[in-house]
Amino acid sequence: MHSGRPITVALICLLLDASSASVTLSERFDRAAVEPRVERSQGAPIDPAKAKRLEWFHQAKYGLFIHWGLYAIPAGQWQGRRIPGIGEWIMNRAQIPVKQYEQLAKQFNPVKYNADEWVLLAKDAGMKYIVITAKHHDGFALYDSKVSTYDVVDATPFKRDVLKELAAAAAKHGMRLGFYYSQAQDWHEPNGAGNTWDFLADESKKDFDQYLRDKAEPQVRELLTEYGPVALIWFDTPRLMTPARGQRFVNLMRKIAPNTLIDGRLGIAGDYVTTGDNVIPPDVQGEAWEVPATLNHTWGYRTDDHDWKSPQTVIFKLIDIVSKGGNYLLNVGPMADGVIPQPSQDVLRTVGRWLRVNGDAVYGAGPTPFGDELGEASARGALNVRGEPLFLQNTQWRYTTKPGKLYVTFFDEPRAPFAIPAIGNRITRAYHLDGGGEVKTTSEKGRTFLHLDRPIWNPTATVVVVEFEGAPIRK
Ligand code: FHN
Repeated sequence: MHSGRPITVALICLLLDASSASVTLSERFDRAAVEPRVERSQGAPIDPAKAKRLEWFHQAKYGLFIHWGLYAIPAGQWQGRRIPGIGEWIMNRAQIPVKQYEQLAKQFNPVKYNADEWVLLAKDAGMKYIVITAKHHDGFALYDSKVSTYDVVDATPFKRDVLKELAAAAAKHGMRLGFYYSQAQDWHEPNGAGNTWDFLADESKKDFDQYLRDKAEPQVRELLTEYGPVALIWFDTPRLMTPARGQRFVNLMRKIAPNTLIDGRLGIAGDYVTTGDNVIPPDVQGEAWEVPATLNHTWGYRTDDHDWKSPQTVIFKLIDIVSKGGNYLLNVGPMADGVIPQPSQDVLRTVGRWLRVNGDAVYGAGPTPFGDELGEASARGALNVRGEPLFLQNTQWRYTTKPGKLYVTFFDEPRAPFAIPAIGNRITRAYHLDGGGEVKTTSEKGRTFLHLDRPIWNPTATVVVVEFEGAPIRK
């Protein structure tokens, strides 16, 4: 087996998805400015309780991220000006005073919000969990919080508890639901991190613990007790979060909801590693990990961002991530009326149709046993924008595995015949996952060759299953 290398979030945050046009310069700027750099302990002994908590996560592989809040109203424009950057950061980027920004609540009336439709979209898309912003950095809660009136029930004409409805729909349709919670940045609160235009510019002078004690911790408790079962809490940007402060959240969560996962951005090690936004590591990683990713260039809705990734790109990224042992958490930003932009729905549903046929290569699948197919470091010593060795990614095919099965997903017509690296197991047969048609195999000097028909079965992505005796693969 390929030996999975443990990762540090710090390392991964440094890797830019240079192959992808999905990262704008402004997004890079935002990322550099706000992303956490949390070191994880390496070589820690396996914790059986954590392994148990992570079981569903390893099966799921693909989830829907939803960034929704008051920022969907300005949607990237403020007082007639286009505010660059990710949509949910508009309050910060335009330095909007709290008193002005909170007026948006009076306009928040998403009458087209339909929780069943959102959950069914995720299902159609082949996604196995949903993570929604319960409270983002702007401090506004999408549920009826008892510790603040700055929430959707108390402060808006809508008056409906968005999360209650989503939790009910998720339970009804068998979908796991988790909550994004901005534990550190809260631009609405004098002592929360991040708002230096209304409140103290020197954040070390803030009484951050007052904010944690009176808002963040009680709100996380509410989410865990009133909206359960909660699949995970997705903490983010742990500014001012010391390990001791992080530990308070861990203690709270383990006490109330011992099965709820903690992501990698609390400020102390969680259950899995969260990579930088849109950052896919170059090779297999041994720990549980997840890539949060945008479908265009923003998380919260912007009226001016129509640059959606294609279904082909999404399928490649999904398989690429799974072949390296990770999960893909792909975002949509609903509009202020409660509708998820139609183009993003269309992309997700197209991917879902492919997954309905080819999902065996994804759900519960393990990483590649090889690794050479992923790419290689530039032999010419080229460096990326951060001065690190440039990794040249191959994109023709990827391997994923299950006991007794090797899935080869082709994104391009391969050289004929296609050679599988030599393995010590006897290969018994090969067939298309779509339709089950046999693929002729021959062997020579211990290597097996696949003789695929031309043109390739599905030019988007064709999966061939290679069955072998015994597991794991012996090299
Ligand atoms: O600042 C946030 C950003 O708004 C968004 O929520 C992303 C999602 O991963 N997290 C932070 C930036 O890394």
